[in-house]
Amino acid sequence: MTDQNDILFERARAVIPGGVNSPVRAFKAVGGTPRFIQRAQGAYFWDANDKRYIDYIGSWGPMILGHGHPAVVEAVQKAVLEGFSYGAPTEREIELAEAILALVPSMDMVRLVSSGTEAAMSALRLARGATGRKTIVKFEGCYHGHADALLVKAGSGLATFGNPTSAGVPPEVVQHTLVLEYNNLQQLDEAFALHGKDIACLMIEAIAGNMNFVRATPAFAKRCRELCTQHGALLIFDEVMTGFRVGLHGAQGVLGVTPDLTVLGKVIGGGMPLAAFGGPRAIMEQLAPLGPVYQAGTLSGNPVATACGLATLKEISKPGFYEALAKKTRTLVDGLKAAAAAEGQPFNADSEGGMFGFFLMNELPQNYATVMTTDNAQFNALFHGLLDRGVYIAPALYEAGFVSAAHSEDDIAATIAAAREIFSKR
Ligand code: KE4
Repeated sequence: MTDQNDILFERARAVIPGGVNSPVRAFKAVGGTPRFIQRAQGAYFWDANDKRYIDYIGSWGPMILGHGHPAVVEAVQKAVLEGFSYGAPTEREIELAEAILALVPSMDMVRLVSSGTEAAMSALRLARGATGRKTIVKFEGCYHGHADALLVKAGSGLATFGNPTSAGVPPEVVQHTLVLEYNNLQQLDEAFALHGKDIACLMIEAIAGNMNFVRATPAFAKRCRELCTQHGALLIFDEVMTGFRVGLHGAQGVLGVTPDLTVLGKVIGGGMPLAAFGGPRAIMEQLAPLGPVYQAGTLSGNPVATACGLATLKEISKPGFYEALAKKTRTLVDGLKAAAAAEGQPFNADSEGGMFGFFLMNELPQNYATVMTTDNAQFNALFHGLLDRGVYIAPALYEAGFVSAAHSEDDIAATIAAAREIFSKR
C-alpha cells in the first residue's frame, strides 16, 4: 500500500471509530478512502499524498475567507501568546457579542458556546424553559446537531410524534418532537391546530443545507412565523450554516422573517470551535446565572476562538464582500448548469451568498423525500470524478457546498470544466 491516505485510514480505524471524528468524513456514502488533509491555504488543501484540491467544503462552512487569511492568522497568533483559555470572562467575548448583535438585529443578547450542537440543544432547552411547554417542531431533512431530542425522524402518520434516528435515544426522549415535511403548509397548519397550545418552539433551517440546498418558500417561512406568534411558540432559526454564509444578515435577512431565537456557528468561529444562540432579552435572561434554564461550558467564549471569530467577522463586514462572493458562487452554479445541459445531464442548482447546492435532476427539490430520489451511483461517479481531477465537493448528496473569498475565477472555471468532462462520459 503506497497511498498515504490508505495507510493513514488503516491506522486511524485502529484507534478512532470509523477512522474519523465525524461520520460524514469517512466517505461511507460515496465509497473510497477519505483524504487525510495535511495543510490548507486559500481555496486549496493538500492530502497526505500532497495532492492539491480546490476545497468546496471549507470545513463545512466556516472557512468563508479561505484558509489562512493573514488577518485571521495574525489575530490567532497574538491571542495564543496571551493564553489559551482562562475559564473567566474576557473583553473579547463582549466585543464578539456586540459584533454579532450589530449584525443580527433579532437578537438583544447572545450566549457563546463551542459547537452548533451545543447551541441548538441549549436554544431548545431555553425555549422549553421560557414557554413551560414540551412539544417541539422540526422538519425532515433539517439537521440541528446530535442532541437526543433532535435525532428523530418523521412519525408514521400526519403530524405524529417522531421516532429516534439513532440507537441510544430512548423513545421517551423524542416523544415530544413533531417532525413535519419541509415546505408542507397543510401539515404545518394541521400540526399547530392539533398541538399549538403545547408547542414550545419550531426549529428550522430556513435555507436547508442539510438536504443539499432547499429553500423554505417565502410563504412557508412566513406561515411558520405567523403560527408561532398565534400559538405563543418560539420560532428558532438554525443559522449554524446560513449565518454570515448566505449573507451578512443570514437567512433571516434574505427571507425578511424575524425569528425569536437564532442559532449560529461555523463562520462566527472562523474555523475554531465557537457557536452561539441568542434572542430577545426577556427570553435570554431566563438563562443561568440569571434565570432557571441551566447552560454552561468550560471553553465557552474561548479567547483564541473569539479572536478567530472576531477577525473573520471584521473581514466579512467589509463593503462588497458578499456581492463578490455571491457573484462568484452564482458563476459556479450557472456554469455547472450550462455544462450539464450541454451534455444532456439532468441537473439543477441554486445558491445564496457563498453557499450552493446541486441536484442530478431537472427540478429544484422542495423537500427531503425529493432530494433522496437522486441516483446515488450517479452522484458518487460525479464525486469521485471531481476528486480525481482535484476538486473536492461534499462526500454526500445531502450536503451543501461552500465558496470562499479565496476561490479564483480560474478555480471556478476549472471546476466547471471538470464537471463537463465527467458529464460527457456519462
Ligand atoms: P456542530 O455541532 O457540527 O458544530 O453543528 C451542528 C449543526 C447544527 N445546525 C446545522 C444547520 C448544521 O449544519 C450543523 C452541522 N453541519 C454538519 C454538516 N452538514 C457538520 C459536518 C459534520 O457533521 O461533520
